[in-house]
Amino acid sequence: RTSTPYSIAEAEEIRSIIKPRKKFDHKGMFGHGLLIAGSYGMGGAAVLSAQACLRSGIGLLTVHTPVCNHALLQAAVPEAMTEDDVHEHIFASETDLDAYQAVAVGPGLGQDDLTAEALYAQIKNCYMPMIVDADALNLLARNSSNLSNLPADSILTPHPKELERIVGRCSNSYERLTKAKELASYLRCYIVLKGAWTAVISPNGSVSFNPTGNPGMATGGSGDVLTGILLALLSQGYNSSDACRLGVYVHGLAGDIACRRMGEISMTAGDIIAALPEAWKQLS
Ligand code: NPW
Ligand code: AMP
Ligand code: MG
Repeated sequence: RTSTPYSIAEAEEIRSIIKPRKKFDHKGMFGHGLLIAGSYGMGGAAVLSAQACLRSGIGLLTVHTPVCNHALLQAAVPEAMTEDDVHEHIFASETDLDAYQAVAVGPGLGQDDLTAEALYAQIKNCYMPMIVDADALNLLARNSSNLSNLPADSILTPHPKELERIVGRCSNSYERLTKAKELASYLRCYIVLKGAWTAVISPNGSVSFNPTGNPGMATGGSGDVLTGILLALLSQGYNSSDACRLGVYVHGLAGDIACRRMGEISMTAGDIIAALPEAWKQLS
């Protein structure tokens, strides 16, 4: 082995992360996760995240979402419990995190000012690593002093544009990676910089590139699926490093299976979720 901080994830290394289930295991051992997601017009993001989470081994899932998405969530994801926000259309009220082993925030959240305030308060009162995606990243970019309140070992999952909203415009992918490494080190957080060859960046500066996935995944909702997978893994007690590398790998593997089934052009984020069982079976 060389001392380079860069590596490419390999199937055997990823397989070795997975914890096998034992005969007498029960759902209490696989954690209770909270997903804060959805707003009027983007309830689908919450549904996709929740479905992916439940296909990735979580024990119990609660989705905190505005009132307008209550019926949708209950119908589309009956395995998940819902907790209504006080607001009809947006995330506007911080919620109690005591009951949960892990929390993810962001898919389809929207960018209302009230949502920003609720998010900043939620982060300040969170003492476990948090998965931060999509509009939660955009709202943090708007007022970046709140980023330093993120608990250590939190996981940020930006696509390139979301990252640039936080760190400023980059002229090429090397500059983007360098700035993401600086941010990961400064925040003591993991950054999953998404795209082809998603980079899992550790606070210590090491970077693991993910080989799975394909351009068929360039479709609305793909990233929301990844957030659900990561929430399932943190809830089950995987540490942030293992959750990121395993989650990103299985997400891409499911994307590759969906691509074989449906084709690069037709595949949807829902098809990635439908392929998760096959992907998990291949790995475990
Ligand atoms: P361009 O066009 O190159 O300038 P946004 P979003 C760029 C929710 N969703 N490489 C690209 O920019 C999400 O959860 C809800 C390079 C692209 O146009 C969020 O809450 C859904 N550039 C909210 O919508 C399904 C890349 O970023 C721009 C890139 C907004 O999220 C859809 C888009 O980024 C969606 O998930 C790459 N690999 N990837 C639902 N069904 O409810 C992206 N870009 O403006 O942050 O919008 O990502 O759609
Ligand atoms: P988002 O933009 O948040 O919906 O996230 C898109 C997801 O799809 C990320 O996990 C990306 O890594 C993945 N993805 C998008 N385009 C590609 C591609 N060309 N190759 C591999 N994965 C991709
Ligand atoms: Mg996204």
